[in-house]
This record gives sequence, structure tokens and C-alpha cells, in this order.
Amino acid sequence: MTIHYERQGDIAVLKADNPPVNALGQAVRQGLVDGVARANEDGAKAIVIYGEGRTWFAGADIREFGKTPLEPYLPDVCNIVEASAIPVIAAMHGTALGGGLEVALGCHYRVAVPTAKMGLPEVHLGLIPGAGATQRLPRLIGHAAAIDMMTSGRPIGADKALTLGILDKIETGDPLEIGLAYAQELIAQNAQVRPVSALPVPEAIDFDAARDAVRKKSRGQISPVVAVDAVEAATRMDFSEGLAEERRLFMELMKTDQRQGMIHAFFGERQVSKLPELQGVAPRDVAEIGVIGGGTMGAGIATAALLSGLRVVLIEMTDEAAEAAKGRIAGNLSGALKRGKIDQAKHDHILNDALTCATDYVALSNADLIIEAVFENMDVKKEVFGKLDTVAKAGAILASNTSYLNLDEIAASTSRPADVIGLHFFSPAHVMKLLEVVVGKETAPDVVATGFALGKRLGKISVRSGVCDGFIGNRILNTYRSCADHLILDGASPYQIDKVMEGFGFAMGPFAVSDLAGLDIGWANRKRLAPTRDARERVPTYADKLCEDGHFGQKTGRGYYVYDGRAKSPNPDVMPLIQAERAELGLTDKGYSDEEILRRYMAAMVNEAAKILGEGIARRPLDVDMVLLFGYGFPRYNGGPLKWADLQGLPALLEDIKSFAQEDAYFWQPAPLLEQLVAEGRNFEDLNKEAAA
Ligand code: 3H9
Repeated sequence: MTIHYERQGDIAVLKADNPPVNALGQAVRQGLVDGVARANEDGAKAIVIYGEGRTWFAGADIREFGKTPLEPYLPDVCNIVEASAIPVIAAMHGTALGGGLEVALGCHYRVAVPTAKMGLPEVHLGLIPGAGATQRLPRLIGHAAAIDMMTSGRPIGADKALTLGILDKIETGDPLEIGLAYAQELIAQNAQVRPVSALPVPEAIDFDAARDAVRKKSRGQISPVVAVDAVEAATRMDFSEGLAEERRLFMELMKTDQRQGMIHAFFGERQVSKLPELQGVAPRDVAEIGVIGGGTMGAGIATAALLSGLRVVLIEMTDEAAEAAKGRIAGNLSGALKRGKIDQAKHDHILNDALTCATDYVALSNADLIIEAVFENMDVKKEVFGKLDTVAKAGAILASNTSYLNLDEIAASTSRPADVIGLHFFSPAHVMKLLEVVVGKETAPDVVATGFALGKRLGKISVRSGVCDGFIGNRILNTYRSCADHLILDGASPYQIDKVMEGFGFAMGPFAVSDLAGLDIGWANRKRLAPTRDARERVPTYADKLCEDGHFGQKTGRGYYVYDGRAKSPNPDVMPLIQAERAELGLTDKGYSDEEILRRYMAAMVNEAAKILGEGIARRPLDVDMVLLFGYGFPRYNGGPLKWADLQGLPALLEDIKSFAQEDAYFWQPAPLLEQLVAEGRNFEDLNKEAAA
């Protein structure tokens, strides 16, 4: 039983009991329908609906999406609630989201506790509200505010909901008690039902302008624009026609790849840190962390740790460098203060009490976990770990933030390789969501558990990676970057490739990203890999020439682009360098279309991802997808490279790879796992399911 019915005097109480978030699955919907009918039959004067546990209904049950819908459908449930002859009161706490808010809009009166949040996050699932909100909410709060809630998906607090007119009241207390008190008050006033659907539709706004504004923000995502269409329908149709139109648009979106991609992202985000190997493994206690190196990365890691309430000891080489590191952290913290993430007291406490900047490693003797964020060079790392081994207390975890280097080799430079782990943050570390937790061959399970626990505390999406050059993310990045370089040798321009990938939904194309990261990073990496590189690999040199001339991208004002403040334009030196290299190599322009560029770029990404999976570096396809979504700007609505690959169909992708291999058999070696899946008629989602079983 997911809806319990009880009478409290004149009031019928419908108590939702469907943990953890009271999602509106079939049984809950049926329970609401039955409860409203029963209350109307047994002489109750009002109905109070509330949720047991931590929340009111947090929305439709997302696990039902993609399956045949089961009756009663949620829009009908909301209509049935609204059609009750006796007043229905929503008494809300926690999160009233999506269909949850729509049930509340079907009620006649709404009260909530001050901490309650309400929102319509369907766009984050590639959908629009599909149970009446596009028709009821504009009637209640106006078109502009309704469009804002639906297209941003951002929840609002109870205060704002009261101001907008979604709530009638805010009351402190137990949700059932405040609901009952409000119901009694309404009964005493002889208050009548008050259906939102009967309210007049406000004057139409400029919906074309609204659509244009939303389209600009949503970068290729379909559903936010469709949400505006649905709201506009309310101005052209009566309520029931508008509701039918909303349902039609909702069901159309349900069929899209974007819906599948975003729901994959929703569950992947929650699944990714659940590792079977960690079940029952307790993490070590962490109260104080050490950070070695106070550059942008070290200061970012320190900031993230401080903001999560940890004490931090940061080590730099000199007093001046330590002072500069403190300045960087102070800058990050003042940003957090300005954005309201912390108050002045917390800001001052962090800077004055929780943070210590020092130059002597001895200051690390109390640290529970120490993260090294020094220059990316094996000898330097080994020297740092050697020193850490002598000062760190027994049981302390020694972590490296290396983005490429062999963690096992680093661990071997200590006497305690079981305590060594990789914690690969992404810059700026206090902002970027991804944390790769790199597990070496000797890393102890409770050290891995501690890595994940730290990631959670810091608000990160943590993904397990095995050891290889570049781990999951940078290894894939290197491959698709190489593909982009090959495309350039064969005729494409960096600007065409950036445009195509931005069209796919990346916030920035790969060349704009290189400019942001610093071209010197790729240059150093190419030099590092040169001695062991296979002679068959095609590596262009035009990018080295840019670096030799001192152009490192945004930080020097010139890279693939020339930067003038925030504006950027193609660097006129780049194409002549490329053309000279093509001429030198005797290559001709293959005249790639945008579509051909996308196919090759994505095939390279998927193929490398499949190799990483096949080698066991990533354990599940969804792990790779979350790395690309949260660290590399992969568009969420495409779900991640392997979800995208499933949606395209693996046989066609493998065919592409084989046809590209006819030109460059070294680069386009098909991943054995991809060949196996195609041969067996399976896909990556099947592997995710097997891992979850
Ligand atoms: C909708 O309503 C469509 C309608 O307009 C029209 C319909 C016709 N369904 O996030 P957490 C699971 S679309 C099923 O870790 P938190 C979640 O997977 C829906 N399951 O907790 C997790 O499971 P597990 C609109 C759900 O406290 C567990 O609950 N609503 C749902 O950090 C705990 O979740 C939304 O989009 C669901 N709706 O955050 C809201 N929600 O333990 C989506 C959660 O196995 N949900 N689960 O990993 C959220 O935003 C957050 O879960 C919430 C709690 C803020 C509620």
C-alpha cells in the first residue's frame, strides 16, 4: 500500500508512503484516485495529501519511462484530484518536483514548510511537464514565470513559491500537522473547491521572443523550446484541449534519443559511485588533508576541501609561493562568498583557522590524506612521494593528482603502496564536478572507499579508473584530439571542427578547449610520448610551431584563436602553418563535410572508450559516460559517448571504423569489445545491466 487512507475527524488524510522519494508510480497514482473517491463518499469535509519520510512526491517514477504507460495516467490523476467536490489541500515538505508539483497544482489549496522546494525539472530528463503544469501554472503565476520554471528546471524555495502564488501559506511544523490545521481553518470558513484550471489564462506574451531566448540557452536541447510551445497552447485552446496538446508533446519527447540520453545521465550519475567491491568496506576517517603545490590545481583542491568543512595544510616550496597559494584560495573563497555559498563568518573561519600554508613537510604529520598536485613529471612526483613516505602518519592516504602518469610507479616509490591512490581533479577543482579515482594494483579497498567518500563530501561525481596513460578521460581525449589533427592534415580547419562539435552540443570545440587549457600542456605531452611513439602514428607539427613562437592559447592571448577580452577570432597564422605542413607531406584536401567530421570524431571517441572498457580500465560503460559528461563538456542530452553509440547502433559504427581503417589502419584499429558486441548482437547498455545485476 503506497497511499494510506485515514480519517482525522472531518478530514480525510491521504498519506503517501513510497520511499525513498514518494515517486508517483502506478500504485501511488491508483491510491490517490481511490483515496479522493473514498473521501468524497464517506462524508469528509476536506482532504489533506502529504508525504511520509523525507519528501512530498518528487515526481513521476522515472523508471516507468520508456515502458507502456499504466493507468491511471498522471494527468488524469491530477484532474480527478481537482474535480473533488470537497477541498483538497497539499501539505508539502522536501521536494515537490515535476509530477509532484503537478499533483499539488491539481489540489485546491497549498501549504508548505519553509524548507520545501518546488520545481519542474522535466527538461533535465529531455521532457516537459506532462501532467497539466504547462496549462495550470501559467494560469496561476503568469506565462513568463511559468516558462522560466519549466525551461530552466531550477527548483524554487517556499518563499518564492509564496510570492509567485503557487503556495497559499508557509507554516513551520510537521507537514501533516500544518495540513490538518489549514484544512480545519478552511472548513471553518466554509471554503469551497478552487480549481486552478478554471482560472482565466493571462494575456499572451511574445512567445516567439521567449522561444528565441530559450533556444539560445539550451544549445541544441529540444525540450525547453517545446515547453514554450506547450505554454503557448494554453492561450489558444481551452483547458482540456491544452492538456491534450501537452500530452501529445510530452509523448513525442518521450520517443526522442535526447530523453533516453538524459535519463541515462540521471541514473548513471547516481549509479557511478556504487561499486560492488566497496559494499561493506568502511572508508578511513578524514578530517585534515594535506595538499602539495599551491598552483591553480592545488589551490582549487584546497578550496573544495575547505568548503566541505575539512582542515587543510598546503605545502609550497617557498614562503612567497605559500603566500601566493593562500591568495589564490582567498580569491576562490571570496567568489564563494559573493555567490552566497558561504557567509562571512564561515569565510573568515576557513581562512584564519582551517587553512595552514607552510613550506616544511613536517606540517603534514597530522594529515589523514595528502594530495600531491605538483608538476607533471615522474621524477618530481617520485621525490615528493618519497618525502611524504617519511612524514605521513601511519594509515594516512597518499594521493596523486596526476592526469597521465603511471600511478603504480609512483606507489612503488613509497614503502606503503596499498595507501597510494590517484585522485584526479579537473581544473578549476572547486568548480568542476568530475573526480577520477584511480586505483593502482596495490591500492587497498578501504583507500578506494575513502577516495569515493571524499569525492562525495566535496560534491563530486567520482568515477573509478584503472591505471593507463591518461586514465579514462584524458586517454579518450587524446584519441579524439588525434582524430581532429588527422582531419586537419586531410583538409578540415580547426574552426570547422569546433563548429561541428559545438553543433553536437559541446560547450566548446576541441581547439577552443586546447586554447583554454594551454597549448603548452599538449606540447609537453607530445614531447613526453615522442620517444615511445609508434612510427605509424600521424602527429602533425603545426601545433608545436605555434608553441615554439610562444603562443599558448588564452593565457598568452593567441593560440588557435586570437583573444580580445572575451571575444575570439581565428588566428590568421594557423591556416598558413597547416597548409605548409600539408604541402610538405604532399597531402591533398579531402573536402570533409560537417557530417563526415562528426562521424570520424565520434567513432574515434567511442572506439577508444570501448578499448578502455575491454581492458578493464573502466568497469562499466556508464563510468566512461559520466567521465565525459562531467569532465569534458559532453552534452548531457546525448547521454555520454557509449549511450550515444548505442542509440546510433553499434554495427554501423563498427562499419565506419573499418572503412576509415582502409586509410589509416594503425589509428583505426577496431576495439575488440566493439567487435564482440556487434558479433553477439548486444550493446553497451547490456553491459551496464549485467554490472548492476
Ligand atoms: C515527471 O514528473 C513527469 C511528469 O511531469 C509527467 C508524467 C506523466 N523516479 O537523487 P537521490 C531515486 S518527471 C524514480 O540519490 P537526493 C534515485 O534514483 C520526474 N526514482 O536523493 C535514487 O535511487 P537509488 C520529475 C527516483 O536526496 C533515490 O531515489 N522529477 C526518482 O540526493 C534517491 O535519489 C525529477 O526529475 C524518480 N522521480 O535527491 C526529480 N527520483 O538509491 C528527480 C529519485 O537506487 N529526483 N529517485 O540510487 C531528484 O532530483 C532527486 O532524486 C531528489 C532527491 C531531489 C528528489
